[in-house]
Amino acid sequence: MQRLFDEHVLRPAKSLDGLWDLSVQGEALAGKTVKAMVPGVWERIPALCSFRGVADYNRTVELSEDTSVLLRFGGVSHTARVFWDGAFVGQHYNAFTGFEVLIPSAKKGSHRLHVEVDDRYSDESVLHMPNDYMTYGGINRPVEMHLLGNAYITKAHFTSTFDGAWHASVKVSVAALAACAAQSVQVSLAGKVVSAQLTPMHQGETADITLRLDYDLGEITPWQVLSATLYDLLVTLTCDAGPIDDLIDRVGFRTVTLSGEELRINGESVFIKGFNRHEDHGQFGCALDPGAMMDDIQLMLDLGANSVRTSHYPNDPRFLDLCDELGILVWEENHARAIPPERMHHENFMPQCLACIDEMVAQHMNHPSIYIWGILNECESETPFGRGVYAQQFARLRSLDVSRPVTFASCRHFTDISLDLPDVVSFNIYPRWYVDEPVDSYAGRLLAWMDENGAGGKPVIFSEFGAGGIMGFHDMRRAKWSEERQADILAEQLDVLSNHPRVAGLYIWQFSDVRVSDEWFASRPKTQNNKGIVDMYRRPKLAYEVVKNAYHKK
Ligand code: ADA
Repeated sequence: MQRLFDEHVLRPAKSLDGLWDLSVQGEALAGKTVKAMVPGVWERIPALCSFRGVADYNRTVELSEDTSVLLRFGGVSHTARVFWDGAFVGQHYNAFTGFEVLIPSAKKGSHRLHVEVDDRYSDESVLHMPNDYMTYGGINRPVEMHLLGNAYITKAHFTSTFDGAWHASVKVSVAALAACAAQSVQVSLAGKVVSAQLTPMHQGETADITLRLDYDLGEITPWQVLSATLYDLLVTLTCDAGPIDDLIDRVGFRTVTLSGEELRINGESVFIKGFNRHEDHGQFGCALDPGAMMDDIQLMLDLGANSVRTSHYPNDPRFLDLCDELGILVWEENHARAIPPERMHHENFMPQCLACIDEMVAQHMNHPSIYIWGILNECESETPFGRGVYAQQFARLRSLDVSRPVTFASCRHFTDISLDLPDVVSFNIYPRWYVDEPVDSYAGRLLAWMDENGAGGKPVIFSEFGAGGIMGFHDMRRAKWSEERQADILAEQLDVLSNHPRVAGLYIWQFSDVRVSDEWFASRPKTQNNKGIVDMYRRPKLAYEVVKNAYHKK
């Protein structure tokens, strides 16, 4: 299942997770076909633990009747080409967003589903490149097959507003696979039901309709930080004779507003105590199962956190479901980490970023936990060209969703010319680690420079800070890379930043150690980014108690 609840009761949907046949192009498996778990990464298969290339995933799919089929892929890393009975039916780039492939008029019987998965680094792939995290290979998120009738609901976007009472707006999108004469859409939410007629649709047509629901104050319990209330949103599509499709989501009523340097949820100021988290685990690679995701959340809650930043890409919706349920605030960002200037000039750069933004917002818009969208971590925000890129991507985000603020994590300290563009200013800083300067002095200089350059007056988040600590390396002189030194540095950073009157939020770099691309070996002992508070297997380092004390005290 791609979510932690049933998305359909009426529409027949079947999981295609489980064992698939896997072969790879090249010598790694000596021409053999092996079994591979979906979802999963092929690095878990010993012969493929360091394979980078093209692999073929195959399985059969049974249909008990003639029908239209919608294949839903939660994520394939990083490029997928999909074939149905040998015919090419669709493709997708980017490991971290889902995609769908429609097979209209499939015939009853047995069919072969083949997904060619490519995780090679090349010019074609601007966003997946050798980096300070690992691009794994495989079908890394769940796969489902849905059976469709003459028309189906493609999405339902929920937004809530508050003006003394709560209001919900639900934008429903519908597509027709065959002509449907009389059609209506019904929305049921928090004890109220509304419906609207659609004009008759012809084959291939799509339609959008927005329905509104109003509530009295006492009828809604808002979604609060660490105290979530969720409601089932049920959309039903009726065509000709009766209901033919449905869509269920879980939503929360809450507002996100900014007031001067404050971030507010439901009108109340909130201080963000967060972690940067990669989807990575020593055992599972980027394909963590929900139990492992929940383990991470338990640890973050134990550490006193109330927020997570999905550095540096959209996350698995099941992780977002858990955050929704537990009231954890999420900074979600599009996929881009420190893309070098020459790659930002590549013709694929902007289309790949915009596709990721479009898919991220379309797929994750309803998660109440997401309180802010981020883009382009540590990219070229100090040049006129880079500023134009940020402006274009912020404009795209704002055209898709006006209910959340936007930000980006900058490392172009003292040179950035794009800080007027976001609603929230965010800096990644590493005083005492990369920069040998006391934390209060560095943070103070940076904020003063920001004010002098006209970017003050907005909330400020320190979106990254931390230090390297190699698990098990202890040292009496507290050398860099020792657990002792990591704990010392975090203690100073947390002491200064969490008590700074101008800071609205913090994200420690990082929750756990992560594997990095082999190309990063020279600056990354064990080819890992060792700045985790826990290691790749979630064993705590000395810094764990330091963070726990600081976050619980705040
Ligand atoms: C940057 C970057 C992170 C990570 C970090 C580090 O700030 O955003 O992805 O690479 O530095 O560990 O140096």
